[in-house]
Amino acid sequence: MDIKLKEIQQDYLNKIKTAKNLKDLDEIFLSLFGKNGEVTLLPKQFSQLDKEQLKKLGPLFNQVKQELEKVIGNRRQAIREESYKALENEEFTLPPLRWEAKQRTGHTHPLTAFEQHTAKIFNKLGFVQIDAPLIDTDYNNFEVLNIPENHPARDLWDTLYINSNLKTQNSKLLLRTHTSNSQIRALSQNKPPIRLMNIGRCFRYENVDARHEHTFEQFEIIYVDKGVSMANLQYLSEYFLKSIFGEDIKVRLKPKYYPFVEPGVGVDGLCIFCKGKGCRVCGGIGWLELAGAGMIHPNVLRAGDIDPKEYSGIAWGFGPARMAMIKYGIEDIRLFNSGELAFLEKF
Ligand code: FA5
Repeated sequence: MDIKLKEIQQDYLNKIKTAKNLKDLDEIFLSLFGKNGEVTLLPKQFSQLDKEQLKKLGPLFNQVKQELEKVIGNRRQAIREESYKALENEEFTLPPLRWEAKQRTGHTHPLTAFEQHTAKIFNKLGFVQIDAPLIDTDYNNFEVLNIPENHPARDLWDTLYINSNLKTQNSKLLLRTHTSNSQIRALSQNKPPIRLMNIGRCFRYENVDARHEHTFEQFEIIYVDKGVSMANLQYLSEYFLKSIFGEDIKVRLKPKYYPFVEPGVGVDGLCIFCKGKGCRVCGGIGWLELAGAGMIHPNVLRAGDIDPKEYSGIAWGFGPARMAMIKYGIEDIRLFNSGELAFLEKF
């Protein structure tokens, strides 16, 4: 197996070296580290090895994995620098506008329009919009959501912390990683029945690709009342997704772990680009993850001064850009914030 590992290493070091652009690198990254990537799948064969072989192969595997990640990162940086250099020689001066030049009329950004439409759907169901800060405390973003410091689940969110001595609630400041930072505000400042939503920007130290941005929007829905159950979650998920995509949308709920819900689910929509076969856009999975959701954990309800014996609740965090990708057939999430007029004018 170490021969196979070395072959992968050599093969991909060559591919990385000759990658011409960031798209090529994304594809290389996925074929190594994606769900069915060569490096991802390799440890599944480790069970066939005896202890001695494993002792030798384990460190080699880690070393090759780290090397490939590092070389991809370096090549990514080099490609960026090459493209900046190429720009230095470009002539950017536009010819002066002539009086007959086409007058541009602005319009709402497609994502804003999509979010306004989504908000209207939930408005009709009695949900009211609330605000939550984009710069927040570690406490509101993680701790109160059942994710104490050093909890392994923190690895699910690559967080951007703010380098500052300023502390609120004796807690570090960060750029919120999800709109779930609105949960504690929604619960502690309102009495059930609660039907609230929060839409806004989130930030993560992401490996940016066709479906991951470092700055992206989320849409949080919070519903607390007596007798709320997973049946409400299933019904509302389908109701909402059918109102956006039409009756034919294929939706699946799969078990997913989030420490602030129990049980937790991922809400996926069938990838329209490959019809479930697996492609670059969905990362070979065949489905695009649209939301995380679940029954609000009793600890979180209690932190909001709501008695979990009397009330239960559900919450979702949708990714509007992922949904708009499916609705409008957009292959790359980065187009939304690219500022490319040729793209924006299609809407
Ligand atoms: C969360 O952020 C949880 N707060 C969701 C949640 C809310 C769970 C309430 C339970 C209860 P997750 O990291 O999976 O979960 O993100 C939720 C959705 O946001 C994803 O399904 C996806 O649609 C979108 N999303 C996440 N990361 C990115 C990204 N880097 N770029 C674009 N969209 C993203």
